[in-house]
Formats: sequence, C-alpha cells, structure tokens
Amino acid sequence: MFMKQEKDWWKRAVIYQVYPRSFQDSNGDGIGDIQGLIGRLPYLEKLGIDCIWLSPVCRSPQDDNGYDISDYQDIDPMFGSLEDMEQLLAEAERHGIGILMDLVLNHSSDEHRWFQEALKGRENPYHDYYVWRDGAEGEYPNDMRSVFGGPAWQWVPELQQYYFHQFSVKQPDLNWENPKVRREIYDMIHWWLDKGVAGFRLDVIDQIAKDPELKVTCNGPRLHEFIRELSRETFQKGHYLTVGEAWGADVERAKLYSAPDGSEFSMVFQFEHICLDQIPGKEKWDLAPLPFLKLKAVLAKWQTELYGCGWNSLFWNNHDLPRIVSRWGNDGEYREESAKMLALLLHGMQGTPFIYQGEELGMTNVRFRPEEYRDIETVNLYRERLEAGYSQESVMESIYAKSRDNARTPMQWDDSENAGFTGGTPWIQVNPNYREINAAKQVEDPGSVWSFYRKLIEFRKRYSVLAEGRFALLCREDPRVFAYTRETTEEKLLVICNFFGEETDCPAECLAVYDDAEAQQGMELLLSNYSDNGKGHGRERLRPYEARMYYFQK
Ligand code: TEU
Ligand code: CA
Repeated sequence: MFMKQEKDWWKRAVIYQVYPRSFQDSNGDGIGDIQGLIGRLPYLEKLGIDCIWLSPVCRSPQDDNGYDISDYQDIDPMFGSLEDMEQLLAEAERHGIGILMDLVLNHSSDEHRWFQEALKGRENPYHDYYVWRDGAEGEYPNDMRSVFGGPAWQWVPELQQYYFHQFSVKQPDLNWENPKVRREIYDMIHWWLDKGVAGFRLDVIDQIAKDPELKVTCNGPRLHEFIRELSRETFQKGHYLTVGEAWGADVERAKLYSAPDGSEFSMVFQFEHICLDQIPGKEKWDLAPLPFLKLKAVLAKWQTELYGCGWNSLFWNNHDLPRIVSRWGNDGEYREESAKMLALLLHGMQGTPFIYQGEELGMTNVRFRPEEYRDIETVNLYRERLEAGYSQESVMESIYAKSRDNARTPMQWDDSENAGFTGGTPWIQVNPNYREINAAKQVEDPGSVWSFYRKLIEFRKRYSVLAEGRFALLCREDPRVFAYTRETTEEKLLVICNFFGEETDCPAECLAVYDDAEAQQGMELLLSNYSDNGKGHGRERLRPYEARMYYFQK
C-alpha cells in the first residue's frame, strides 16, 4: 500500500481529498474535526486509497475556511490540537495511509504574527515579508482585482501604504522576493516533514512570484527559480508526493513542474479541462454550454504530451468545484450510471487520481436558499451581482452551477439525521438527498458507485498498463463517445464511454480495436457500469452513459 520509501511510489497511488470541516464531526459542534477523521480511517482503508490530501487544519481565523493561516505550526482549535494531528499521522500510517498537508504559501492570514509585526511600521523587520505600494488613499496602485471581489489592494492609513491581496483582504500576499520569507517557509516545511507527512499540496503556487508591475497574477518571472529552490531545500530530501496547484499551467510549464528529475514537484494540478466553458474576459459565473469535443481534445492532449516527460494528476473535483455528476453527468435519472462512467473514464488514464470526498458516492450539487450559503466567494458574488442589477434568478442559477459550497456540504455517511455527520447543527446544511445517497447504503452494495470506485482503485495497483501505458484517443470527432486505448508492450486497455443520456452506436473504430484483440488474444471485460456487464447487450450499441473497460494481455 503506502510506500513512501520507494521513489515514484505515487505513480501507482490514489489520493483522497478530505475537506476536514465537512468530513466528520466528533464533538457535536457541527464542524468536522481531526478526531472525526481518525474515526473514519477504516472507511478509507476499505476504499483502498493510499494518501489523504488534507485541506488546511492549521490555526486560522477561517475567513477562507483555513486557506488563511495565522500559525503554520499549530492546529486550529476548531479541528483539534497538535496532539490530535500527531495521532492522525500515526493512526493513518497504521491503516497504510499517508497524509498530504495543504501548504498555503502565497499568502498568510492578516492575523499571522508576521503581518501583525509588519503593520507596526515600515522599518519593522517583518514589513518586507509582504507586498506593499506607497500611494494615496482611494488611488489604487493599479486596477488588479481580488479573486473574491473588490480591489486587490488594501489601504493602511498608519503606514500610508497599500498591501497586496489576490484573495480576501484577510489574506495578504507574502513577498517571496525576500530570502527571509523563503527561509522561514523551508524551516516550517521541515518541521512538518519531521512529523512524518507523506507530502504536500501547494496552494496557488503559480501566484507566488510577482511580476514587478503586479499586473498579472501567475507565472511571474522568478516562479520556477523559487520553486526549484523550495524543492531543493525541502522535498528533495525524501520521496515525497508533491502537487502544485497551477491554474495558469499549460503543457510546457507542466513539464517543468513535474519534470522526471524531481527538480520541482511530483505533479501539477492544471485546470484546462475544468475551464472549458469559461468565456474569455468573463467570469466563471457567466454560464456557457459544456463543449464535449473540446473536453476530449484537452484531456487527450495532456495524456499524450506529458507521456514520458512529466506526470499528470487526474481529477474531476475538489473543494472549489461543483460536483462532477451534476456538471458532466446526470444527477437525476442516470446519477449512478453517469457517476460510474465519469470515474471509469478518468481512472483509466495515466496519472495520479484524486478523489474528492463524496465523489465516490456520486454526491451532487445543492440548491440552497441564498442565506444558506457560507463561502466567502459565493456570499460576495451574490451581493455584488444584485447591486450591479443582475436578476436574483440569474445569480442563483450561477450559484447552483458553480458555487464552491456545492462541494462543501457535509459528507453523507448514513440516513440518520444530518447524514451522520454531526450530532449538533452542521455549519452548512446537509444536502437533502442524503437518505438516498449515503456511504452506509453503498459500502455493502457491490453494484454501488462506491464499489465501482473501489474496483478502479484496486485496478491501479493490479494492472501496470494503468500506470505506464501509452494513451491514444479513438474517434476524436464522435459527438457522443469518449474512447481511448492504453498500451504497453505486454498489455492493452480499451475504454469506451457514452457521455450522454441517449443510446448511441459504438463507433466503428472502437469495434475494430475490439475485434482485432478478440481474434488474437481474447478480450476481457474488466468493468462496466451496467449490471449485465455489457454481456447480454450487443456490443454495437451503447446505452445511456454506458462505460466499458476491456483488457487483454498480448
Ligand atoms: O484556490 C485557488 C483559486 O484561485 C481558485 O480555486 C478559486 O478559489 C476559485 O477559482 C474561485 O472561483 C485555492 C484554494 O483551493 C481555495 O480554496 C482558496 O480559496 C484559494 O486558493 C486561496 O487560498
Ligand atoms: Ca467538531
């Protein structure tokens, strides 16, 4: 299972993301915590995952749910104590599970000691830990906007200066140009490495290096220099899994981030397949249709172009994104079929798969009343768009589709009150469909979405072709079917997915691959999302969201 002694162990690993405040509450305050997570380790072991990516649990005023850290070397009391964290690391290891910490290094909280010192005066040694510009009140240094709305600049009258914040006003950006900042960060990382973590996810790492004009957010001139130094000073001392979050990564940059010589990270989260419906110059809230042919082309491009010279991470979901079954799948009639199809499609590819909590149950988006949303981004958007004259209806449509709270509703454990998440009042409402969709129901059911994920995780260990095989896209122009092969000298996989809710023909190109293998070596159907396992059904037709994974040994 979890083998952090071996180089590149993460090439066969499957990671599970836990968003701790929504995973499991243990003390009835309505907020998930570390002890709650410890109690659920057997569930995760049974699922078969290798590591948990734990979203931030460090001390934080929780302005952005922990992505605003006020002490990198302590645990927020809301989640527990440092002792709880040490217990988690030890118990997780006993279950064969490693822990990846979430490093938020682009910014700290404004309540961090460094920033509090920085505010004391321009001469304070910590002042230069942050990014400042002189100016006059009301005259912003430039027109940069914060991701969560409003200007990216905050005026501090005592200093007659602005500080720069790409996210909330309580998340001042750190000044990576200052070597002292970098040294403090490395020391802090070593402290975590000594505690036995298996690696890190690095929050918005492509935003740390600022362009001198502070006009663009990512890919600043010294970015890779900083990352290489960070990697050399910390991660390269062991076999750690590191994944950088980089919204601005294209293929060329991803090759640097995930270079096989380990000079930067193990892999990178890029978002090209997530942003396909983004209209240039508009916001993510301005909804547009999802382009299926583009999805195929983009995923295939990343598979092909990183082969042998980089490493992909594979994901549909995280705590910032809507639920995939509500986005590309069908969260009504074909919820189970489409959730499984999306899983099979992704887990057949090359890279390290990441599963976001609840994805393995096919959890869906929510439609809350406006006052039930909690996320700072959603709350700000709602206010700003109504002020700007948008209709309430259109704003709510955007929120239903894209709010980060879609991913943040409590984990659905069972059909008891609050889905077994808490005995108290949950910090955010539970999705009302928990009586239908929950872990208790699915773990025992061999035909469930959960059991399907479990099989895919097991396959990643069992079949080398999943880790190593070369990818080839089939029927690129087919408007309904996503199909591909994976191939090594010994093995071959064939994946065929109907991406839509209507029956369709299985494209001739797929049938040819099938027939060829069947004639020579015989073809095994490893997995399908229909209970007759595709057998009784003519292979020439694909039912709604039907997905099949075939295998043969050469
Ligand atoms: O997110 C980076 C980021 O820019 C987006 O995910 C952003 O939150 C989203 O697109 C808004 O529309 C990371 C974390 O994953 C996120 O939770 C934090 O809020 C953000 O950084 C700041 O730390
Ligand atoms: Ca709690």
